[in-house]
Amino acid sequence: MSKGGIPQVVDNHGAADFSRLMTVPQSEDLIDQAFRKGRKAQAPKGAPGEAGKNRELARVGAASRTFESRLHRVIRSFPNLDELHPFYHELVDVLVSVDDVKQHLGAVSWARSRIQSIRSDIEKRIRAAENNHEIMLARKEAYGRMASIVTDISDDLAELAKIRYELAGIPTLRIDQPTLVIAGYPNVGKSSLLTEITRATPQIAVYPFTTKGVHIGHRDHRHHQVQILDTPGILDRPMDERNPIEQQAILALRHAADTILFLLDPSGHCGYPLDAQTNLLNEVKTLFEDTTILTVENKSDLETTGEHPAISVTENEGLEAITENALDAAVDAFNERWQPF
Ligand SMILES: Nc1nc2c(ncn2[C@@H]2O[C@H](COP(=O)(O)OP(=O)(O)O)[C@@H](O)[C@H]2O)c(=O)[nH]1
Ligand SMILES: [Mg+2]
Repeated sequence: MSKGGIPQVVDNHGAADFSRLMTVPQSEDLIDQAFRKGRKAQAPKGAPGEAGKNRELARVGAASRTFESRLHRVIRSFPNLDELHPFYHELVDVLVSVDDVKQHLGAVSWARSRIQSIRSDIEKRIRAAENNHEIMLARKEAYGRMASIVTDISDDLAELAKIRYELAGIPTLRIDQPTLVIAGYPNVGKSSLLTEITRATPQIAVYPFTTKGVHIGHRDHRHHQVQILDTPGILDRPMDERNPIEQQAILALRHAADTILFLLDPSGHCGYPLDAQTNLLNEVKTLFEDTTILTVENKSDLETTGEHPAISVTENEGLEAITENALDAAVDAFNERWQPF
């Protein structure tokens, strides 16, 4: 949390944690809240005869400042989309459209500045008022105009509330940490490998592009914490079987993956022949042309081709050497890519 209790969404060089987005308040609640503050506002002691003015000035000030600060908080609680790392930018765009978010936030920002200018208008009028009737009228007008502006943006606030829920589904992947992605057909041993090399139960993050969760494990290596990802539903079958959203998820992953460990199962025990697996490997190579890809054969206890390094996760054969290589490659690639700005 940052100052003032506003959740900081973009905390680290464009890395985002959308799970901490605040709930977006709705128009009616905002209006109730602001006018309640207005009613409770205490006027400062002033010259005799100024009591009426001071009381209404305090009310208008309290109500409008409540609107202003609550709306400001809504704006600040969303990531600055222009500063967002490309990984999150793509994910946000596929889920909710960056243009829509900008438009709704623009409306909130408009409302906030309108309320500010109403406040200064009305404050002038109250100060210049000649009698109590004028003072009351000015305050009532202020309330009416502020409420109608906040009512005008009720659709935007409602949309932002929905968007907030969509964004909460984006995994809290750290863009500022080296990332190793395990890919390969189902049942080749990806999850077993992840569990084995991270020696802890991986976190499971809800990922909006697949019904299965993304598994994230961690391992310290050369003073870095490396994230290791198993992404079921994402890099485990031919690309032409994917819908546009899954394709977009793959594009997003390109910005996050420092190294890919591609697992083959030459035994076919997984249920897919080796040439189908090799085709997927070639597709992944084409899509991730700038990413280091280590190809490894698993289930060496059953069969190997001799063409790639081989491991057996269940027999714990060759695991440490391969893991060290993969972590090295991920840290190297991360050091190349990561330029904090
Ligand atoms: N014989 C053998 N079986 C393995 C090995 N690694 C994983 N398996 C088995 O392969 C099956 C699928 O493994 P899993 O990790 O769920 O694969 P995933 O779908 O790629 O995540 C499980 O029954 C594992 O026990 C291995 O090295 N040798
Ligand atoms: Mg699995």
